[in-house]
Amino acid sequence: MNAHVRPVDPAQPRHDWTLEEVEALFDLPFVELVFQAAQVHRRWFDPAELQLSQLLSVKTGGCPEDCGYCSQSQHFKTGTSASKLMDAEPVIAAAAEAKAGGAQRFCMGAAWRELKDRDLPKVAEMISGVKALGLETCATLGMLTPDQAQALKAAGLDYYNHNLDTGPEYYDKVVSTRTYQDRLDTLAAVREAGISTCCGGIVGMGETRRDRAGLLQALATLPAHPDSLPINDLMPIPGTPLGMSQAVDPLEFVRMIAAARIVCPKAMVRIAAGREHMSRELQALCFMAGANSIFVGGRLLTTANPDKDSDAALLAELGMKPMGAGRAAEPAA
Ligand code: SAM
Ligand code: DTB
Ligand code: SF4
Repeated sequence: MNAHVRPVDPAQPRHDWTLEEVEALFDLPFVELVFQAAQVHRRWFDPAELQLSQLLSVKTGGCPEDCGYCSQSQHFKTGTSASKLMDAEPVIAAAAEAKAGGAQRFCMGAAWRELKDRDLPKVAEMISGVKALGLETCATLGMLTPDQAQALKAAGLDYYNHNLDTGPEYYDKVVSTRTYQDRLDTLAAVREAGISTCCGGIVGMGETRRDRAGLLQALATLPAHPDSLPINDLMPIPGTPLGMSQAVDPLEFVRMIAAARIVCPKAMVRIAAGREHMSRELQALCFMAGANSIFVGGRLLTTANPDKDSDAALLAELGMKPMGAGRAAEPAA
C-alpha cells in the first residue's frame, strides 16, 4: 500500500487532508478504494438509502460569467435562449409536482453571476412557498453577500449550492470571470447564515487526477465539510469551450465518488449531472462506493436526466429506497 495513505478511520471525519493524501486514495487498487469508501459509508448511513433532489431552472441563460462548461453563459453560442426570472406561483406548482413524484429536496437554479437585491423578494416567496409544501429547499443563484444569505435563511432556505467545480490550480482554465476565493467567500456567507452547504464540482473538463484530488482536498479542508457534495460528470454542451471534451473513464468517476465519501464521510455524495449517459452498472458501482444522492425528474437545468420510471426501476432492481425524511448523517448503530 502507498506510504502516503494513513489508515482510514470511518468514525473520524478529518479536516487536515493533504493533496498528497487525497491523491494517494486515487492510487489505491480500485477494489481497496471502493471497500474503504463502503466502510465509511456504512458508518454514517444506511447504504440502501438514497436522497432524492429535483432541479428547476427558475432563470435560464444570458449569464455574464464565462464558465467553459455551461450552456447558459452569454459568452458562447449554445442555443439556450435567455428567459426572465419565473414567478413564484409556477415554481411552487413545479415543486408540488416534484414532491408528488418522490423528490425530497427542490433546488431552484438561476443563471446569475450574483443575486441582485431587487430579485430577493420573488426568490424569498419561492423559497417559502416550496418550504410550505414540506420539501427541503435548495437554491443556487451565484454569489451572495452575507446579508442576502441571512435573508434567504429567513425565507426558509435549507441548502445553498455553490460549487468549487475543480481544483484551485485548474480553476482559471475553466472560468475567468471570478476567482476561487469569490466562491469561498460566498460559501462562508452561507455557512455563517446557518444554511447547509451543497458544494462539489465537475469531472471531465480535461483536468488531471491531481486536479480532482485538489477539488476534494479543498472541500475536505473547508471550515465545515459540505452537507451535500455533488459530483457532476460533464454534460458536454456544443458551442462551449468544453463541448468536445473527452469523457472521463467510468472507473475514474467511481474513484472520484469513493474518494469524496472517504474525505467527507458525513456528506450526501451525489451523482449529479451525467447519469443520463451512465449505465445501471456504473451507477450501482457509485452507490457501492458511497454515493447516496441523485437528481430525479427527467431534467437537470438545461439538459436531460433519467426519467422517473427508469429511476424507479433502477432503485427496485438494486433494492434501494428513498432516504427517510430529514435524515442527517448519524452514526449507524
Ligand atoms: N449560476 C450559479 C452558479 O454558477 O453557481 C448556479 C447555477 S450553475 C448551472 C450550478 C452548477 O452546475 C455549476 O457550478 C456546475 O458545477 C454545474 N454545471 C453547469 N453546467 C454543467 C454541465 N454542462 N455539466 C455538468 N455540470 C454542470
Ligand atoms: C450541481 O452540482 N449540479 C446541478 C446543480 N448543482 C445546480 C446542475 C447540473 C447542471 C447540468 C447542466 C444543465 O442541465 O444545464
Ligand atoms: Fe452562469 Fe452558473 Fe453557468 Fe457559470 S455555471 S455561466 S455562473 S449559470
